Amino acid sequence: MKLTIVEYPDKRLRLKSKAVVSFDKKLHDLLDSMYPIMIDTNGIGLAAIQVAHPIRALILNIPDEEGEQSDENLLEIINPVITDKAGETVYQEGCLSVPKFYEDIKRFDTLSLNYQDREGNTKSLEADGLLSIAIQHEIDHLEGILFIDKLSYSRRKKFEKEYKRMLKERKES
Ligand code: Y12
Ligand code: CO
Repeated sequence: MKLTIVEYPDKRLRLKSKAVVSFDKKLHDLLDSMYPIMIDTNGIGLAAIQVAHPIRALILNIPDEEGEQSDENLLEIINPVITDKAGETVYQEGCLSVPKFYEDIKRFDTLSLNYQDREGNTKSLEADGLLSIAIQHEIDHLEGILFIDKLSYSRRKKFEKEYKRMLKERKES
């Protein structure tokens, strides 16, 4: 399946993703195709809506202590529901749909999650650190929310100006 990453300000990123009801070959093909595009673009998280499929599916591959990503650490998360959250943390986030921009974003520090795997089996996990942050970032995508929406008014205005300039430069080069 040929996929491309949808980039801000594309309005498709604002859609609310629909629950996955069929855990079939079509879903598996989509997940299989999302993985290489995420790895090739140095991503650690990707929601299906970022490749123009507004369904409640996301993948994560958090680097290990050596900073390496491996297939073994791939997490496929379908129909996630956060059941508990606590604490506060700030991390400089980036997003494959908002290239070249990183911003400090405040999130919950830890969370508990219920979700389904690609076969529809019910799973749960407890997350902290980068995994917790990445889960919250990706679940926001399912609601049509981007990390830049969490910026202060003045920071967002600065971002919009810089991003417009970046898009113009990219078009001209
Ligand atoms: C912490 C914070 C945010 C997340 C969400 C997942 N975000 C990413 O995976 C971001 C990836 C990213 C990769 C980039 O590199 C390339 O595109 C080659 C990048 O750089 C440029 O756009 C030039 C920006 C973001 C998880 C955990
Ligand atoms: Co993102």
